[in-house]
Amino acid sequence: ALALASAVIPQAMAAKPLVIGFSQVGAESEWRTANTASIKDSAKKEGVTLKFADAQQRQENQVKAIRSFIAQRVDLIAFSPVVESGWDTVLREAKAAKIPVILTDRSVNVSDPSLYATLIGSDFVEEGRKAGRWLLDYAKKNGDKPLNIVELQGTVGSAPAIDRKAGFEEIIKANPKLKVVRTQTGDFTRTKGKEVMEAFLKSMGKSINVLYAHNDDMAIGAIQAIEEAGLKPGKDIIIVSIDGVKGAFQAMIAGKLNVTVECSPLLGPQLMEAARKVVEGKPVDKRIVVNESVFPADVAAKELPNRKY
Ligand code: GZL
Repeated sequence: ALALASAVIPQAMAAKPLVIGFSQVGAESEWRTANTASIKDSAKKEGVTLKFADAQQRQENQVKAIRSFIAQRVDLIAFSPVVESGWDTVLREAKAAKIPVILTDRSVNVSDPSLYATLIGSDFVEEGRKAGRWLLDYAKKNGDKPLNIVELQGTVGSAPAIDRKAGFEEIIKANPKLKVVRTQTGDFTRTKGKEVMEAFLKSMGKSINVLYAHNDDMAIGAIQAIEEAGLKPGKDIIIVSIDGVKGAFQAMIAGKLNVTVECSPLLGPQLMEAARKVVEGKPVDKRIVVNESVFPADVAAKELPNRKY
């Protein structure tokens, strides 16, 4: 009987695998695909049971997924909020159910900050500033001529779109010759980025000097539009972009993109570590920032082999 008892106890004591419900924005970009892969790979490596829901970039699908995770009594809910507003009600439901919440990638505007344990992601304002600083430097080195800038914004109402716009404008206002003459959302996708760039080119043609794209996918779509209009991307129109996905490095090596500001999607390991701490009641920082670099075209060929996404 003793032998049996001792054999049973360790089994009974083995930690039950953590169950995390994750609501992902969608699959709109190379960045998002890499972000999903990082989260799924880390869950597998950590023995975490991951319930994963893709919202196709619609907030109502994320709210539905979060409610379903609450009903399933998961240990922790994590999500990347497609837009900043509209989360108070469903996050209060999670709190009432005593299920902790972690934000990854994008932030939310909520009245009560206790509605989530931590936000793991990049500083998008700083990413916009980095794009602005590169362009200020480019302008200085190229005859300090007036530059007409068109801007492809990310998803309307999303933290990266709001913050990357703010950071860029904060920096370029130092040079009044740099002017954003058109700005419109391309929803972070190649297709929309191409469509909106076609419209910019139709209305402005050769008077466009610079494109500032809030992500590489929209920049890559715009590159196609620029070439179809008979212009040379990266030369006739200077292109500044953000994310640092492989497609951007390939475009830089082809001379069609001038710089990309890194925004790392590889948040999986930090999410799993923070989730375990939160569930065990250990303290976590309210804000976990990811460190990132800037990659101009002249380092693209050397850097590409090191890229993980
Ligand atoms: C940024 C992330 C953005 C990427 C886009 O952290 O939210 O969403 O920049 C992605 O590529 O679609």
